[in-house]
Amino acid sequence: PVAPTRFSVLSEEFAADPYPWFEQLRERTPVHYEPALDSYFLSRHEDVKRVLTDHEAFTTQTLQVRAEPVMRGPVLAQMTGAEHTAKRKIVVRAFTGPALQEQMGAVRANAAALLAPFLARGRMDLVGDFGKPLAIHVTLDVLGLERRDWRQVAAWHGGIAEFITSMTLTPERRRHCLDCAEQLEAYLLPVIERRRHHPGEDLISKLCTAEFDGIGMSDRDVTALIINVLVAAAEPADKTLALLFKHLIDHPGQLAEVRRDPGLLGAAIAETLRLTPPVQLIPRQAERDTVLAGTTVPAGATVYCMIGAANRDPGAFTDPDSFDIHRADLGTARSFTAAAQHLSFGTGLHQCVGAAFARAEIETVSAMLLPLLDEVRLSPGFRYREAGLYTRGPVSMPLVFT
Ligand code: 2IO
Repeated sequence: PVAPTRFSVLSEEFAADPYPWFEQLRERTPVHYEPALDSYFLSRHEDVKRVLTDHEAFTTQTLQVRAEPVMRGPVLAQMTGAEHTAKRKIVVRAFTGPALQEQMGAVRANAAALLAPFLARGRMDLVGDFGKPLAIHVTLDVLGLERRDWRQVAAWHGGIAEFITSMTLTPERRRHCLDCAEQLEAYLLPVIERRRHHPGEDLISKLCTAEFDGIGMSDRDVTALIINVLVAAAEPADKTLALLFKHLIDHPGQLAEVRRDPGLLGAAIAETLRLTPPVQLIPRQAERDTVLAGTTVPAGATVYCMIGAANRDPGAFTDPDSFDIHRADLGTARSFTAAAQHLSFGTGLHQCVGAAFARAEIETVSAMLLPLLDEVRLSPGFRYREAGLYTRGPVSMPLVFT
């Protein structure tokens, strides 16, 4: 690594592999200012936790430019007060308890159907052949949308996710992303109209019929929440699954343990999320001048919480760079709740509403995959590569198995 003064989040070296940089960021520039983005990047666990829980000093205002143009309205994370509490409750209910049990049935059916053609072949790209289509299929099922339109929805999702997760965007790409969002909105509006008149058990119907203080949600509200769920459920899912298998393949002893005892999968997923969070950045806006690690972050500034760096802070985890599903400081059960020590689901009022769903989905699918993929390994000669600054994961992961 070069001198810390020349470090840039936008450098090719950082994009290729951000992990070796985190130690010197935490130690030398825990509040790193990035001139090209006019933004601050926080790498210490303590500071990230502070920013995500001090809702007076740090707001989610930044999502207005970062997300709202493609979400076609405000997402849950932008809301505050009674509105936030009420709408969050609806979404939480749709992703926990009895609803969650039913969704796992759909997860198993989708996974089995996607796997079938590959089992006899002994090779499959865990991202392109399985994880990505699975993430979209499952999300469409939860929303009660037609599975046959999945390629179209996946393409629109790609443009929307690109908008949210790009640190720089050319005017042409920006236009493309906005086109995707507008087309998805046009696709959803007649569906919303139908569900208002003939509601079913799906999430869109629940959003359409929900009322707080006698007031229902507008088409704009419902559209934004649907796109919110689509992006949040689909974008990190294939990445988490592939990262889990990468870690297990790299640690054959732990892979063997998980095979023997699938009850360890929860810990393996939590440790994967800690060590290699699929969502690497969480943006906030400073409401007032705030001192963090001795540096003043000025009022109005955009602040990025570096989740990958915070999760490897030796102040928060012992031997933080190693993958260990038995680590004493992991606290598996807590790992998918607000009490989690890792920050991969964020923390505070806006902590991920889909954490329990995410765990169940990845656990269900991995428990199916493990016995089917004997002697699983990366395809010989394949050069493993991750991509993405905001959301990050393997672009592809061809596996061979018997
Ligand atoms: C969708 C970034 C994949 C969320 C976002 C505009 C709001 C919010 C997140 C996560 C994950 C996505 N932010 N989910 O970081 O809903």
